[in-house]
Formats: sequence, C-alpha cells, structure tokens
Amino acid sequence: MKDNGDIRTNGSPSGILDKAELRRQVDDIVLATQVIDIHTHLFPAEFGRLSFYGIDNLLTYHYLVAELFRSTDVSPEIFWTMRKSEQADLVWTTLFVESSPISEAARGVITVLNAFGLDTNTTDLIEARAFFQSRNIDDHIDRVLELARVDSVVMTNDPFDLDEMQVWNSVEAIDSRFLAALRMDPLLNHWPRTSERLASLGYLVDSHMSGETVLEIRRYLDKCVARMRPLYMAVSLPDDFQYPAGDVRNRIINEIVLPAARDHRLPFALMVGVRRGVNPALRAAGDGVGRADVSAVERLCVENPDIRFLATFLSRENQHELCVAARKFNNLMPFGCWWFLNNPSIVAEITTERFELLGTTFIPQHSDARMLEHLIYKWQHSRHIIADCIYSSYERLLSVGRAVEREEIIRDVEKLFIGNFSEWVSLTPERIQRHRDRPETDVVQPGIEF
Ligand code: FIX
Ligand code: ZN
Repeated sequence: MKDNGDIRTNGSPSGILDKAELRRQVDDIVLATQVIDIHTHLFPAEFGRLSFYGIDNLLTYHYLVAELFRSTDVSPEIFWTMRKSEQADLVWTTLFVESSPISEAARGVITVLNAFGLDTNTTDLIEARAFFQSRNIDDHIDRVLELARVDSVVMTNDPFDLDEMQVWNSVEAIDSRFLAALRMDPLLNHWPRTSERLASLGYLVDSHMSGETVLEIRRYLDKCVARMRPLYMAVSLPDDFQYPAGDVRNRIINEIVLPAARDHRLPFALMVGVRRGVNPALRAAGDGVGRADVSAVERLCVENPDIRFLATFLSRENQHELCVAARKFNNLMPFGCWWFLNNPSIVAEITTERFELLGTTFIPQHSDARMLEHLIYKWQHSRHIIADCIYSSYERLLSVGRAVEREEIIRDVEKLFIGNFSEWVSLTPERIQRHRDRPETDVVQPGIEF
C-alpha cells in the first residue's frame, strides 16, 4: 500500500519527482521555455522611429512618469517641455538615487541594467547611455529576445495611424519574429475622428455611418488584413463598456468587426476597464482603471459561438468573474495580467486563481512592452511568479496522491507559453518553426495600396 506521507520518490524508475526535485524542475522548465508574447507595443527595426529602446526611453516609460510626479516638485507642464534625456535624468535622480527603486516599474529598470552588467547604483546615466548608444539595433534585438527567452512578439498595429501605415506601404519585408495584431481603438472608440482620416484616404465614409460607410470601412480593413496578416483584432474598452447597447461602437462591432473576424477567422481581443485621461496633464501616464461588467463579454461569447475571443480586464475586482465566464464559454481565452495588475502580488493571486478554475487553459502573461528591453524584466519577473504558482499546484496535487513527471511539466508550460495562443490564433507549427529557424524577414504582401 502506498504511504501518502512519503512523497520522496525521486530516482524511482517511474520518473516521479519528489518535492525538492519538483521545485527544481519547475524552475528550470519555466525559466527556459520560449514564450510568444501575445501583446506588446514593440516594432521591429524596419519601423525606424516607432521602435524604442535604450535608457532614456526606459526611464521615461509612462509607468515611471506617473511615479515621478508623486515625488518631484517639477510640474507636468514643465516636464513636457524638457528634452527626453533631461526627463530621464530627473526620473533617475528622483526615483533611483533619492529613493530606493522598489516599485515594480523601477525594479524593472534595475533588472535590465543588471542583465547588461551595468552599474545599478550609479548616480548618473553616463555609462548606460554610452552602452545603449553603442548597440547595433539588429544585434540588440537578438540579444534582448535571447535574454528574455521570447520566441516572438505580437505588435499593436494601428491601421488608422498614417505614420505606421506609411511604413507598411514602404517596407518589403519585416522581421518575422514580430507578428501583427490589428488595433481597433480608433474605429471603436473615436469614430468621428477616424472617419475624417478614412475620408482623407478616399473612402466614402461619414461620421453618421450612413450610405456606404459600413462597406467602405470593411473594404479598408480587408486591405489591412491582406497587407499585415494580423493574428487577431484587438480593442481596449472603458470600464462602462456594454454589449449589446445602442451606441455607434456596438454598431461597428456588429456590422464590421465581428463579420471581419468571422470571414478572416481572426480572434477578437477585448481589453476592458481602462479609464483614459483621468489626469490629462500626465498624458499617457494619466490613464486609470475602473471595474467593468464581465457580462458584456459573456453576451458577445454567447451570441457569437463561432468567434474566438481573447479577454483581459484591468481591474483586480473583475478577475474572478472573468475566470467563471471562461468556464462557461470555450470561445473565451483569458490572457495576461494587464498594466496595473502586472505586480508580483497581483500576478501571483490572478495566476493561482486561474490555475484553480481553468487548469492550464489560459494565457498567463503578456508583457505590454513599449521599449525593447522591457521584455527582459517583464518576462524575468513574471516567470518567477508563474513558476511559484505552477509549483504550488503540482505540490497540492502531490499531497492528494498524484505526482507529476518532467514530461508533464514541459507539456503544461509549453501550452501556457506558446501552445494555447498559437492554437487560438491558428498559428501553425510550421509557421512557429519558421520563426524559430529565423529566416531574416517575413515578406509583406506587395501591391496593396491604401
Ligand atoms: O491599451 C493598451 O494596449 C495599453 O496596454 C496601453 O495603452 C497602456 O498605455 C500600457 O502601456 C499598459 O501597459
Ligand atoms: Zn497594451
């Protein structure tokens, strides 16, 4: 008879792991497994000035800018007149020299400096600036992805941003590790402004959605899909988002976005709960959070069983409801610990709850990286917490009589880091393999004029 008190089975022919060995294996596997980062704001080198990296960009990240104004007498109005390097110096002095950088965003900069062997106790940025300026962008991207063990990243591609579209229209090929996602915010959240932009491109649209407007928007989106080959469409939504509702956003969702999702077999990612411009003086740092209504997403799922939804909610209070909704709808995939949730204590709480309610059928994290080197700290920090959570799940399983083997851990972690997402967006093993083999670039379909 098996003695349930004796779990030290290490070395047994069955390959079952004891607790210490289990911990070691989980850490090894979670830290080593490559990940697809399903939501970032990164661009490859081909996108030139849309691609951000280096110490001045890292220090002027809007997470740190928000923290700066809690500790400085410099007003936002003055701050925005300063050069980026001056802003970065102010952030460094205020948050890293005159204070201990213990917030998650500040610790992240330390993790990045440390990864490159740079002095983390310095009082100035001379060494760090010289280091990042000396980097060749292509080598730097390679090194960052390697350090972060990121296989590929999904960008946030705004088809209504004329600067970005100019790049799409002019490049012949882009780095194949950068995958596209079609961002719908301008269409769904700022239609009057966006209608003017589309009209300026020659599309027969008007802000009242009359006449040919629906068909013309769709015609534009179809061209963007052909050109960018996105893996999914996405939108960020306010805390008061409702579905169904009688507003223009609902109309565009029903008449344009969902049919496009259906026809192109593209999942629709919903990022719900942001309150934009709570403090407008802080610009990108001035957005806030509000508790949203998860039942709006449930209704989208129930009415569109043939469409796959990805969902992340910004409010901590919505996380339990999202898990319960995902248990009801197998066309709903929870993902990531978004923005204000991306802190160790909350990531641990959310990830634990997801394991308990959903097993391994979710996507635990995305980085939301805006600067290339964010990948290093965001993934390093997240991996440690995910390892803790998955180890605790296996340990609890062990305590009731089911031991896990190394192969199972590898299978589970690969699902969480690559498999669940690639299956959701129909990213075939061949296409993933192509990314791994790293041909220099992915050819963009030519000949499509916007
Ligand atoms: O809407 C989004 O994709 C958000 O992630 C960003 O807009 C936000 O500013 C951010 O960087 C959060 O991490
Ligand atoms: Zn984002």
